[in-house]
Amino acid sequence: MRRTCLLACLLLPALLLARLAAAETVLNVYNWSDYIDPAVIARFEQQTGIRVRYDVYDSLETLEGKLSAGRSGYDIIVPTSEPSFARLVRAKALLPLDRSRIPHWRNLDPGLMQRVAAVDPGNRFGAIYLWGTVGLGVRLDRVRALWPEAPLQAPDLLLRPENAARLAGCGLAVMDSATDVLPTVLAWLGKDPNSAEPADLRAAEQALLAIRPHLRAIPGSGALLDMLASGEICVALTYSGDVIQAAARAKAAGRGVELGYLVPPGGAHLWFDMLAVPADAPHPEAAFAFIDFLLQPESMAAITDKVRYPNAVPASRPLLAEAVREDPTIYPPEAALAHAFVAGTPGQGAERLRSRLWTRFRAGR
Ligand code: N2P
Repeated sequence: MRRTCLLACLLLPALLLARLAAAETVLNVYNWSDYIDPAVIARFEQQTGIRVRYDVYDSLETLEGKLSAGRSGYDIIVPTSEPSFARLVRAKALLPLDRSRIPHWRNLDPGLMQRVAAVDPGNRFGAIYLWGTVGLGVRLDRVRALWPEAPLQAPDLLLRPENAARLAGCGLAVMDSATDVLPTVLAWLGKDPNSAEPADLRAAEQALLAIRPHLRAIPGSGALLDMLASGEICVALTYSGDVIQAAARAKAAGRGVELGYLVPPGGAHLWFDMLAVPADAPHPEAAFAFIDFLLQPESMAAITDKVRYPNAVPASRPLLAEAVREDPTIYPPEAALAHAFVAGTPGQGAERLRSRLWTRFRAGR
C-alpha cells in the first residue's frame, strides 16, 4: 500500500511535470529592435505558458538576408509591407493566418488594412503591427545654437550639400538601408520614389555622394537611435518613431538634448510593418496566439506608449498616455498623410543597381 502511494503520489506527478517541462512551447520571434514593450511579452508568457525567444534586426536587408538562407526557425517575423512582405507573399513563403485562432483580428482598422491589401489580397498573410514614416531627427538645441536661421525642413536640412557642410560639425548620419533611404532621396529629387531607371538611381547616388564627406556615420537604425538619444548625432535620416523614442529617452536623461522629428512636407515615405508567420514556422499555433495577444487594445497601447509608433488598433487610442495620443508626429494628421507615398517592390535588376549604389555610398566613392 505504502509502496503504491510512493509511486502514485510522488513519482507520477514528478514524472508528469518533467514531461510538461520538456514539452514547453517556445515561440521564436524576429522583430525590429526597440519595437516592443518587454512587459507585453512577459504578460503573454505568463498567460499562455509559452516561452518567447526574441531576436532583433534593424534593417530590411538583414531580415531578408536571414530569411533567404531558409529554415530561419522563426515563428513570427515583422517585414515591411513593401518590399519585403510583398516578396514573401509572392514567393509563398508565408503561412495563411488562421483567423479562427485570432479573434482579436476584429480590432484592426479596416481602412489601414485596405492599404496593405494591394500586396496581400484579402489580408490573408499579415496583420499591421505598427507603421510610420521616414524623416529627419534633429537635435534642435544644437542646430539652433549653431545656425539660428537653419531651414528646419526635411529632408533639405540634410540633403542640400550646403546645409550638410554647415552642420557637419554637430554630427550627421543616414541610417544604413538602401531600401528605406532611397525612396526619400528619389522623391526629394522630384523622381518617382520607386524608380528603377538607371539614370534616376545615378542621380540619387550623386545626391548621396555629395553629402557623404559631411556624414559622421552610416549606422544601422538601432545604433542610430542610441546615437540620437545620447546627443552624439544632431541630424539624421531615419524612422519616425526611432527619433521620437530617442527624444523621450533624451528628455528623461535630463542633459539638455532636445530632439524633434521633421517629416518631408512634400510627401513622406510611409510604411507599414506586418506581423507574419513563415511557411516553415515550427510553432504556428503559438504564433497565432501571439498575434492575437498583440491585437488586444491593452497590448497595443502599451507598445505604442513605449516605442512611439502608431498601431492599427483604434480601440487602443483611448488607453494611450495623453502625451503620446496628442503628439502629431506620432499620429500624423490626415492632411500630412495625403501626400505620403508607399514604397514599391523593385525587381531584381533594380535591386542589384540599388545595392551596388549603396555600397559605393558607404565607401564614399
Ligand atoms: C524600429 C524601426 C522599425 C521601423 N526600431 C521600420 N519599419
